[in-house]
Amino acid sequence: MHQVPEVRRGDRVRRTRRADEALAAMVAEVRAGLERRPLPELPCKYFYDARGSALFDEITRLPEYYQGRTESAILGAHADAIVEAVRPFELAELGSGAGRKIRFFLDAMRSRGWLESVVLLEINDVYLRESVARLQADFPEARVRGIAGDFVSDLPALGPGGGRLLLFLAGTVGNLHPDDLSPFLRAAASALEPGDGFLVGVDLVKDEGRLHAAYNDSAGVTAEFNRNILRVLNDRLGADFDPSDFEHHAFYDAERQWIEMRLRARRPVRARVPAAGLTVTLRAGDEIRTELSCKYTRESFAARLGGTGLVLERWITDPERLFASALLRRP
Ligand code: AVJ
Repeated sequence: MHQVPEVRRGDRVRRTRRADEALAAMVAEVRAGLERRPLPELPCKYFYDARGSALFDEITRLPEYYQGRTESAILGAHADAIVEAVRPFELAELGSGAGRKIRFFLDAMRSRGWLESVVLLEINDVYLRESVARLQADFPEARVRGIAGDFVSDLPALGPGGGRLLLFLAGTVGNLHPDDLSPFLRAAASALEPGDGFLVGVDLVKDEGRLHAAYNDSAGVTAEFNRNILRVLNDRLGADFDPSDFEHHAFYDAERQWIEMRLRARRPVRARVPAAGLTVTLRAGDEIRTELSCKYTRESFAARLGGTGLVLERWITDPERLFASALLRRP
């Protein structure tokens, strides 16, 4: 029997590069990072394979990790007002992850009859496919599409804005080095038209003990998440790291106002990364930086907006001032 071709689910998701190009880019980034001295580093986006994404999800349920639930409380209370202010017909999200918080906005847009399209830009293509399929099933009136890519380099893949509300939640903006924040915001502004909105979740400077606990949870999930980046190198680049050779080290740098996560060699390590033609040798105590998570105040965040083409329209915080939702507008 001849079958009528159907539009397959996968057609709603596209990648910004072929698999071989993505691998070549990863090899180049990992090599550059590991060759860095005095402190080698790995790009934190490589935490998020299936296991890493599941571990991050687990982190958001830890008692010490306030960010996810604090942001959810803010959005639950303010998504309607944000949608009223921006009046979007397209919702776009960077680093959408498991895709739960976006629903506050989808519901707010739907109830006003404004919801026309949704676009997710996410590095984990498994999460992306699932999110696109689930959102499409729950919001059949919208055109839902996904782009598997990196929110730093692939913003142009969103296509032109106009009636767009762009979301960048969970404090992920903190993973950018502060010097890279203004260029990133400028790039985001190019994916927006005048009147469009950009909602950014910002983790705030706070009591050091609270920050320390959030990145050193007692269940050890963050430690496992940190070590997972080595498993990703093993899986994707054929490396032979033994994650148990490394201990989790996370600390707050009060001067720079960022949390830094590192992996510290417990013993001398010699690991090969064949795809990058590299052998990594570390002495006991040597460290690899795996993540920056920058904390801001309203002032330090606003100071990065100059020259980006975006202005701060609202700054919404929870009562404890742990986290902020910054509504930026392209005037
Ligand atoms: C998802 C980037 C916001 O920086 O807090 C959680 C990732 N790292 N625990 C963060 C993370 C360690 C998280 N972001």
